[in-house]
Amino acid sequence: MAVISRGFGARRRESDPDLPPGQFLTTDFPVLSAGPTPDIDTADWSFTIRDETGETHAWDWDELHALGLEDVHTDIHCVTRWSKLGTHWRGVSLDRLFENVESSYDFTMVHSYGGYTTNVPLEDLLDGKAWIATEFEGEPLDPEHGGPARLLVPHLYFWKSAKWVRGIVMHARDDPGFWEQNGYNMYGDPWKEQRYW
Ligand SMILES: Nc1nc2c(c(=O)[nH]1)N[C@H]1C(S)=C(S)[C@@H](COP(=O)(O)O)O[C@H]1N2
Ligand SMILES: [Mo]
Repeated sequence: MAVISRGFGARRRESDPDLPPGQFLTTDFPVLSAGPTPDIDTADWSFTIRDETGETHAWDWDELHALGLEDVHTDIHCVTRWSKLGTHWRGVSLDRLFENVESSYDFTMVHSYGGYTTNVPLEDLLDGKAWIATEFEGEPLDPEHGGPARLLVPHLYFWKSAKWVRGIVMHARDDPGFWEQNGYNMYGDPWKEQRYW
């Protein structure tokens, strides 16, 4: 009887409508980094957006916060098949950062301290879909999870949520970032299981 009710519970969890196909729920928070965790002092931190004219928009830590933090309640989905439902973040909407950026380019390359890159179409960063997150579950973001600040693009697989984010460069074409050059999908929609090439 115990086996049957456990199985039933597992099936119910797997059919959770919030869980994309092929994903499993986890309650811990795995760390997935392609390299060492950089040590970034918020006094030295800056975030830049560079457009096709070479113009650079830049914010330091205080200027970022002056744009206003939002509460973000969202699910996250890693391509290695774990998902966490109902996570709570605070961060600055990319809508605020792009307010005064004029660009005719439709694609972006997101750059991190340490060299990681990932490509995201501009429209996936706008309209309340992406944030520069500085807090997770009420605490400053842990360095292992991208602190002091990471990109949060929760509607795409989590490799698009670049940890230790330092800037965005506008691109005319959808050029591949780090994982995208190494076999990951160019877009990464968890609901369509766009995992690898
Ligand atoms: N700078 C940087 N960002 C990164 C990565 C990385 O290696 N370096 N890994 C990506 C991958 S593959 C995943 S699944 C998530 C993992 O985030 P976490 O370690 O907070 O779980 O970060 C993404 N962002
Ligand atoms: Mo990942």
